[in-house]
Amino acid sequence: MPKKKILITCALPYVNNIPHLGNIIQVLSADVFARYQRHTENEVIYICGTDEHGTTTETIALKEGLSPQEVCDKYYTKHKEIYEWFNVSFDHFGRTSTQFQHNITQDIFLKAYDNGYIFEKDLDQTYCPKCKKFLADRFVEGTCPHCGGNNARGDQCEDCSKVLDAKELINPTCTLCRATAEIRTSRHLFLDLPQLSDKLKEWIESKNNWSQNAKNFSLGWIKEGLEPRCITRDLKWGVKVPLKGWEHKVFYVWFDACIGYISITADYCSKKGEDWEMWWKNQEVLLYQFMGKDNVPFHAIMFPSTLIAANDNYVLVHQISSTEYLNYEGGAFSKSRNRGIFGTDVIDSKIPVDIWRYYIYINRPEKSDVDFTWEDFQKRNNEELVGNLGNFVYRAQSFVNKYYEGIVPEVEDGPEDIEFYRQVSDIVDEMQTELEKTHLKTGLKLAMKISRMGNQFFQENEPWKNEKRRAQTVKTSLNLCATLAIVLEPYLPETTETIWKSLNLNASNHHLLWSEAKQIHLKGGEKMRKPKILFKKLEEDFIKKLKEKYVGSKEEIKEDNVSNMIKYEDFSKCEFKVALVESVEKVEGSKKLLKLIVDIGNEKRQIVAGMAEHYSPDELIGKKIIIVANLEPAKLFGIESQGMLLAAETDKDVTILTVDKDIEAGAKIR
Ligand code: B3M
Ligand code: ZN
Repeated sequence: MPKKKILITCALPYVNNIPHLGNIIQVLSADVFARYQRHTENEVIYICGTDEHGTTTETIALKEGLSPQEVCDKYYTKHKEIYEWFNVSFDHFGRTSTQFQHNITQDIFLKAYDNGYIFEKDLDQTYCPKCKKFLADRFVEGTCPHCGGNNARGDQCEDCSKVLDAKELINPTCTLCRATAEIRTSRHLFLDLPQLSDKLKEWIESKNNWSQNAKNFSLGWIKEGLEPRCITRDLKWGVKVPLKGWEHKVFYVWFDACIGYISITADYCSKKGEDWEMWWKNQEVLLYQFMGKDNVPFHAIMFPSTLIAANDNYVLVHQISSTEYLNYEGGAFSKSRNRGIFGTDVIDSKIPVDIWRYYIYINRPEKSDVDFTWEDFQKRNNEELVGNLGNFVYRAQSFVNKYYEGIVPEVEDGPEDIEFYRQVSDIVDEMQTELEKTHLKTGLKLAMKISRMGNQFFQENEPWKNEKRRAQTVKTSLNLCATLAIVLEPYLPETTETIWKSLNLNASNHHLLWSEAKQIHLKGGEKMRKPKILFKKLEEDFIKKLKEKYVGSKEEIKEDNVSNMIKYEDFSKCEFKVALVESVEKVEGSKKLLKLIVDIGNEKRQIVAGMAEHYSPDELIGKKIIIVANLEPAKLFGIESQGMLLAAETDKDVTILTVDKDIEAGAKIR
């Protein structure tokens, strides 16, 4: 096969989140592909880094009393540590707040601008009158105008994955303060997607190697008609718009995020004294991009459009490999609810990294969402890693020790062995075909099939009693261990290195070419090392403890990774009062809501609370409860709620806070 230049990227993780297993899948997927490619003659680089711009960084900086750059520095290190622990083989793990990023983004923008693909327009934008600022997309929530789902954010609907404009949202709310957002006007720059749509369509249609759903989705969006996309924001942290009169605006984070791939490559190349354009302005390069399904529109439409608009010979994506979601024990991962397993938890678990890697790959959500369960995790380790792979390698290696003092027997292959090598070789080829298509899960299944075949071969040849075939069986099995050490290397780098070393082979050779994997013949007379146990069983008790630890709570504990400490002066702004419940009725059409009229001394308040499943109206009347009295009114089910009652809640039960002496309604709580 001729040598190709393979550029591999994985979606750049947002810097200010500790990644959970669902996020880590992307980094690991691209890692298998990169490691596999390094077993070919191709020239490969794997580029990733943190996505550092955007409004979340600004918000966290405010909360933590740091500058945005300091926030990024802090979290960048955390990301890096996690991926290093996972043995992710990035050629470079960079970041998007570098000077390269600013320069390249501005250059691409100016080219697109000069080519007539950017225009200015006043934009009606969501604005929070209470926070006194324009709201970034992520800080607006509401109902999706397309599917009616209630999980829409300003940039995208979680339910139907459609890319949105925040102002299209029905009932927009500011997620920072829960106030109703309003629409105000501000001047912005737009990428003229309608004008680019024909070129884009032609290009996508020519892509035979995208996953079918990435292709169908993208063509579907184009068919529905692309809207111009606003690419500027009223923020300070980000890449400045390089035009006169626009100094106070920065680019929208999704405009510069994908350019991050280019700038991180530039950063990498500059350190090596190479020219980054060899990777990005060279049509011989094949660009493979790995991401979650919600990132597809940005990589299939937005980023290519931007590059097409710049018309500067940029490389466009060759293959998009997207996955569905990984859920956790039947629900979503949530840092704020302490639910699920995050990178730091994985490290704390003390479970060896390759078990995590194996589990993630064998469960990679390639066609539909997949659920992480501890039970399945334990089962796969015990049955597949311990029972299949570990067992085979150990048997082969302990037999050479037991019968041949650890020395590879010098024997000719019998017809059984030759036939067996042929079968294995076919599967190694099949595995390669699948890996080329980024079918990573199938690839791993095939590798495990090779190991199963090894066990079967061993079993059938009965080397413990069949003296005639003993030497050949042991030798063929050892050769198969070496094959497994290569074909499994992309998935299980530590384990395969252990195998390789115990075969007394030079560790770096274990990156042999794929084509050599199927014809490994250890030299007769070569001394092997003592075998190591590759995997240990995960016991019931241990798994149970982990499961309990990460089950999480229903309540939000804290916002994603933001410290949950507040200052006394913030707390002292809350006004809690004792309120006497005078009347209660169910809110029509809602299963959960009750409408209460309460007396707080000098006034009456109407409060809407989600208590209908826990209390009947009669149970509440006459109770003295605690409310937050100075909360801005909010509408629930169209009914105004002028305060919030306090209740204690667990997964099983909810109880309203009351006072245990007969104190007057209106009494302040301190
Ligand atoms: N940081 C979104 C995400 O992690 C975003 C990806 C950027 S790719 C250039 O889902
Ligand atoms: Zn607000």
